[in-house]
Amino acid sequence: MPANLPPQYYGAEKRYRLAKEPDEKIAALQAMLAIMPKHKGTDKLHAALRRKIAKFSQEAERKYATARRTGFYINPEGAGQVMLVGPANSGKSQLLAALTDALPEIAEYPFTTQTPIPGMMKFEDIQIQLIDTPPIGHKDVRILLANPLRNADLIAIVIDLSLEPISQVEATLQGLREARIEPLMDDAKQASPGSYPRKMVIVGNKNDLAGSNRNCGIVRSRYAGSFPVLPISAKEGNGLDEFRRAVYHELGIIRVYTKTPGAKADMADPMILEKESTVEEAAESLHKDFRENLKYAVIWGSGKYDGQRVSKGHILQDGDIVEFHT
Ligand SMILES: Nc1nc2c(ncn2[C@@H]2O[C@H](COP(=O)(O)OP(=O)(O)OP(=O)(O)O)[C@@H](O)[C@H]2O)c(=O)[nH]1
Ligand SMILES: [Mg+2]
Repeated sequence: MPANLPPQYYGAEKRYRLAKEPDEKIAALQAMLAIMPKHKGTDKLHAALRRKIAKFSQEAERKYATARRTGFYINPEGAGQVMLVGPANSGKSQLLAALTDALPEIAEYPFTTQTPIPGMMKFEDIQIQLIDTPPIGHKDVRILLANPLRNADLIAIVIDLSLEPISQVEATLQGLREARIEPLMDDAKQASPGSYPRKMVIVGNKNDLAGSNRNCGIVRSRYAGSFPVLPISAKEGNGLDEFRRAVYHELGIIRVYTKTPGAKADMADPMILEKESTVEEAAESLHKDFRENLKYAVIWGSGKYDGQRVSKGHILQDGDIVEFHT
């Protein structure tokens, strides 16, 4: 350690030692550099401090990159997560406001929405999470939304049917592609390696406006083979029941109600299961040990079942009531 370092130097060095974040470390190192007298005796120290600054700058950059990669985070709630994406002004926020208790800002100018806003949409006896997002045309938005979009159960592409529709859909699909998100087709082979195939629907909003019928026809003839196309008016309330039902259908889930022997079924809080789930899988979703101890189940519902005993491999249907026997 070269002599003649002023006392402030040691103060800065102490801050450096105590700092946790790379940014704080860099600030302390820079203070040390500034305080340090420059002469032959301090050359080596000078170089060492510069190397440390370079190292922590890299670390800070990495941390920043990770934050950008991770992006927005939305706590999943309810029976499924549906992201509303699309060009600016298409009515994503208006749709969220129409279907949930959320109060997003709605305005005639573009880029009104700056961060994702969740809300819960009621469908019959369950709740489905809808997430309003900033317009996908913005690069920063695409980066920050990549993760939540990759994890969404369904992506609803919301376009404005009073405007030329194909370019709106294509621009949105292109934005998603940049985040390596592709439409999930029935033919799974179509997905490219390293991509995130997601279920998608096209929501044609503003069907109350002139020209919307014609544009809806154009969308249908181009995309109906690949996606469900749902014409709505978030403002007037047209097509919202159809929207709720279509979303529920696309989520590919069923509701199953549980019953304990000798008691009434719990009809207030259904289990949410993937379509084609078996009795055994339903038991496992309640508790891991439950599956092992399960002997058989008794089922009500699905038409022909009315208190019938079924095996563990029995496939459940939407609305079934199940009594597990262990
Ligand atoms: N006529 C009509 N206007 C609508 C409808 N839905 C939304 N709008 C209007 O379209 C404009 C944009 O609506 P927003 O919900 O803010 O659109 P957005 O997609 O969230 O916009 P960004 O947040 O900028 O991406 C507002 O002036 C709304 O009142 C609709 O169904 N019909
Ligand atoms: Mg908005």
